[in-house]
Amino acid sequence: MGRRRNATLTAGVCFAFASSLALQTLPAVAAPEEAPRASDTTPPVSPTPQNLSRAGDDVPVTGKVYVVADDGTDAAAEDRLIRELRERKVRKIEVVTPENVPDDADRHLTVRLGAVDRADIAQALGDTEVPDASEGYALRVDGKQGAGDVALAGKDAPGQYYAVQTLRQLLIRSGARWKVAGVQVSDHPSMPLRGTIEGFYGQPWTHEERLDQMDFYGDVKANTYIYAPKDDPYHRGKWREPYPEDKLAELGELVDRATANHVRFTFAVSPGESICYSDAEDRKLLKDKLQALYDLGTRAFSIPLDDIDYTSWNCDGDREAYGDPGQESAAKAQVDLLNDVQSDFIATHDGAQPLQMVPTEYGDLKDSPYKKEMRETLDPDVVVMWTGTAVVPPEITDEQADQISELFGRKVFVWDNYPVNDFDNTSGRLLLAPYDKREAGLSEHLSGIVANPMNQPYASKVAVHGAADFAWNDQGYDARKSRPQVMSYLAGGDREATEALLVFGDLQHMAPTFGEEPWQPQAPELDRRVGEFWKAWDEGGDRAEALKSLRAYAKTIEQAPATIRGGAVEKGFTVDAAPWLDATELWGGAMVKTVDALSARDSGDTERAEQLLSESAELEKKARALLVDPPRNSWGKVMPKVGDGVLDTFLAKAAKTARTAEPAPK
Ligand code: LTM
Repeated sequence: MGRRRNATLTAGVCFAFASSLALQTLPAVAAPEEAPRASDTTPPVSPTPQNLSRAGDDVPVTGKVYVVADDGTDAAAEDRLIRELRERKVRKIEVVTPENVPDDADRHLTVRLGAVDRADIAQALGDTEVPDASEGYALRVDGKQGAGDVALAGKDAPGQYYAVQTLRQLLIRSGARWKVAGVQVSDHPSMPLRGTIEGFYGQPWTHEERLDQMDFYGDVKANTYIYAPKDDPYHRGKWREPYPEDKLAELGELVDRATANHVRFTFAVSPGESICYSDAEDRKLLKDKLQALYDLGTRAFSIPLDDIDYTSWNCDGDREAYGDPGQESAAKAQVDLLNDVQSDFIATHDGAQPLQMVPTEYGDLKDSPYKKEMRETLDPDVVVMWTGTAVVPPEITDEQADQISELFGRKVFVWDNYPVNDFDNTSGRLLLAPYDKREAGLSEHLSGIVANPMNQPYASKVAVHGAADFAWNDQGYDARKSRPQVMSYLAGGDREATEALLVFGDLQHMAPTFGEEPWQPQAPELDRRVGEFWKAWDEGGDRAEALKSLRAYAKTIEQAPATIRGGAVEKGFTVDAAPWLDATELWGGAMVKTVDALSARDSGDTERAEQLLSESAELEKKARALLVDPPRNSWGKVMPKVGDGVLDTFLAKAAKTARTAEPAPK
């Protein structure tokens, strides 16, 4: 929570922002403008709040704003609020205590930030319902009190922070000024744990990329980041060794950044490849490793035991302690270690969260001697992860979640292997389909969901944003509604760039499983348009109209990369997606030429059609010669796949048609 304030420090105080605010040159707004009317539409808020309704008219953001805060105000929430106001050209921000709100407050927007039970906040909330849930918040925008009064009330510190994150999305541009949508919100997360697990194989994210992710998680109200990169040697192979000083310093910085965003940095160590479970020295080394991160401020820990051989021992001592190797004895050894860490480390460390673990049997629904031992003897406080009915499941349903809870004797925590692209079937792919096929109601059956992202952190935001939306409000989640919101977030609200991202994302929509069948199809929008085109072409429809419409879409494909690179979309995304953007421009160009070839043929100009087809083939050849280079993934250098199975299939069929079709009758 926040710091103690002295009322005499309040007048004109803008804390760290004082000097930069003074540089703002916008004219002061002494009195509110004529109050704007209620908008026809309230801006979309993501994640979808549990309850949001109109409370009255929209309220202008005045040139001077009072922020009413006290000792119970969360410092991170306050910092973020001030930053958002500054970005909306607020010339002067005064932070005052509830007891010292100046008399002229009715001429300036007043934002009250703090605990739900603070008297001025409780009053300003009026009849807005206060949720009785951790991380919950209530928000009310009231235009009746002079220039406008906004209450941001948290059940706890994260709740306050999330109230600010919602307010951020309620600020609407109104000509040269800004206004706040006149709404009331009562909101809380459906799942306690929401976020990501950096748990993929291949090149781990860089320190800078991780810092950026922490900020992103704060924005999407995700509260969990599990640090478990398979290719960090100190996470797995060298788990016994302490982190070198420089790496430890980076981890410390990351913990701080996570905390500033109300994200729980969760430190994971994977000793399973070489640990001697019964060995006192190995256990000490493991706890030393956790201790080093506890000392940096980490309060959440995980011991993943996935992707190890559990049918052989790493030492003779384990055979003596737990019997011959096998599923049941493996579970005995793991439980022995995990219960010890839970009771001897977690329970003895102030503020430490229950231990998390990944079982070796993490991706099925079959009972086994391993699971029986786990459910009967693993400390009930230990949180167990599960990936679904497979490593990459086609769906996750309420019934499955119920079944796995029975098998492990507790609600499980889903490690969702999407949008991870470290396995063979993802070779050459960026996974940009929306988060989907997770059943509404899962919040009743799970303790949370974390997405395992791609090696490309910025591009991963598309799916992670959706996963965070779902985990916050699974009943209110709609993949189709969430998608434009996600793209708009990445495009900084720019409409054209949002559209370009939607077109580009459609071409990277294919989401493979480990088997033959993908769990999300490739390019559904392009597929739909191409289907309509052939229907019109083959079944006597208006060919000219069909050609015109498809050409326009092909042109948007060709131009999407330039728009995405135009400056509105965050730079990291364009770097992550570079090979796919290059390829999209070429494939889009090839499609434009091919559609033109069909038009030429249709009008009887076979020579022109042939010329265009050869130009298209040239572009396609160039697209096929591109490589993802240097590869962040372990696929090696491969061709970036774009709309494969749809776009290339169209080109082939269209080329044949453009050489053989009868021209339209004159
Ligand atoms: O999924 C789990 C629990 N473990 C590994 C992940 O590290 C890996 O990223 C995914 C996808 O290949 N598969 C796993 O088995």
